[in-house]
Amino acid sequence: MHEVQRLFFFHDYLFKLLLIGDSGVGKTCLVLRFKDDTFTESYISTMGFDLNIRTIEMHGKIVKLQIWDTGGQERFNSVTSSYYRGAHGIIIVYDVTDQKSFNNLEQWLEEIKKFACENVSMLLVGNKSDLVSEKVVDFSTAKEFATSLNIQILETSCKNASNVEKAFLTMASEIQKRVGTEPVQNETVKMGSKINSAPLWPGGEKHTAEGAGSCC
Ligand SMILES: Nc1nc2c(ncn2[C@@H]2O[C@H](COP(=O)(O)OP(=O)(O)OP(=O)(O)O)[C@@H](O)[C@H]2O)c(=O)[nH]1
Ligand SMILES: [Mg+2]
Repeated sequence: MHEVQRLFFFHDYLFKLLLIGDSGVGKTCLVLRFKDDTFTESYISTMGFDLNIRTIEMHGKIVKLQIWDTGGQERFNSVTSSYYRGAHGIIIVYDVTDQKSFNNLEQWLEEIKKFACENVSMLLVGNKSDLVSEKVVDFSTAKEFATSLNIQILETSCKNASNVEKAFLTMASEIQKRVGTEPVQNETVKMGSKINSAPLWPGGEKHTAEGAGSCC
């Protein structure tokens, strides 16, 4: 079978990733840079969420990443909690030129504590690193914050593509380390090893495997 077909049809792992953070920090741009290697200056705020898929090869395994790009304005919406269900990894994004988006990280972490699995993998991302003269959030301050949470941090730029690929690969690698070494069969609806299926839609109980609380 052709390599492209193999990557499209089969996977050893399916990881659900969630991007959260204030509106305008660049979540959608991060996904589009990672998925399509594109960038646009125009801003269309995400309503609800967008679902994206990219398949990668990691440590000899085929990993399908199901990426949920949530709208920053959706916070505290009653449906929002469903986004977190079954997530294996959460990328928390702030904008290095927007102090408020950094200050609000505490609130996003509260959301994670409330709605996500206890041992969900997390990664902190400071986006828009290309805007050097407008930068207000020091890397050292952000790094200290990340260290206090025991999570990794990266500064990215969707505009010049800096660290974007690395951010997603770091997240996927973290999850793969955590879920262990038992890949599931090549079934497109199975999640990573020791992991139950995530709902396809917020509130989509039909697709949630029993014991979703122990998803991670
Ligand atoms: N200079 C620069 N601009 C960026 C970067 N990433 C995103 N932007 C711009 O920031 C604006 C918002 O980006 P989005 O990706 O739509 O932000 P979002 O976090 O998805 O926003 P919501 O969907 O409202 O939550 C757009 O105008 C982008 O062009 C970056 O790395 N550098
Ligand atoms: Mg968006």
